[in-house]
Amino acid sequence: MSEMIRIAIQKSGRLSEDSLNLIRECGIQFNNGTGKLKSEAANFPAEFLSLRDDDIPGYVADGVADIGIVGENVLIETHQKVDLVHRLGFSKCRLSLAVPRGDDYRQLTDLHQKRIATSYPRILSNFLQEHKIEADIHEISGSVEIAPSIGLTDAICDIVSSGSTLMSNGLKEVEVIFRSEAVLIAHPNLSPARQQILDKLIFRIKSVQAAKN
Ligand code: PRT
Ligand code: ZN
Repeated sequence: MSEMIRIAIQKSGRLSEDSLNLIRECGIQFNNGTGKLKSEAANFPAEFLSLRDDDIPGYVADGVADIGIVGENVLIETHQKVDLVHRLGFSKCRLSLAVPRGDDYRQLTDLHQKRIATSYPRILSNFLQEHKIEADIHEISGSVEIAPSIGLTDAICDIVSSGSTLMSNGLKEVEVIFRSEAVLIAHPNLSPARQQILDKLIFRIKSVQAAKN
């Protein structure tokens, strides 16, 4: 069998549709059979793995997948040894700190000794350390935005896009920790043959992006 590249994409979620669209715009045809973990491209030496986004950096680091598409937020939080090879420009969002709307928040030091709920403990603790803030991080995996209203924490650190989730939970965004977008990641030591396929793919992605600008 000739060499091919394995691409990990999100099975279903906010990255899926734009990831698949980008691949199609690159002229790559494949059957995206619903619920199928694996599918092969018809006209490009690639195979797709549909996974949960949180698992993608680990699979790419292990070499189970050669490359993957994931949010930069997840890439940084999982802290896996992979290369960020190209920025894709979709699924843009920010990781922000938010507090109850009625709080008279003035500056970051107001969070000193406070409790903060998040699904991004690594990014948050690095940020707090950098700014010399000591706070109590509560890691929760979902529905972070309800933590203040149920009395679990004083603040949250979560992904924000339109801001309407914060709004409907009586919260206000007070600091942006970082801005994220979908990125293409790769295993650090691809074989020359697979690297060549990746280069070809990046070339096509750049052409698609250039045509849009
Ligand atoms: O099932 P799986 O684990 O694969 O998916 P997931 O549920 O963990 O992730 P998913 O599909 O929700 O998001 C995938 C990626 O999309 C994230 O890692 C981000 O990089 C990016 N992204 C872009 C977002 C958002 N926008 C976003 N708005 N991820 C999450 N949200 C959530 C946020 O957590 C909050 O609950 O949407 C809410 C806020 O949205 P607004 O518009 O109300 O501000
Ligand atoms: Zn996830």
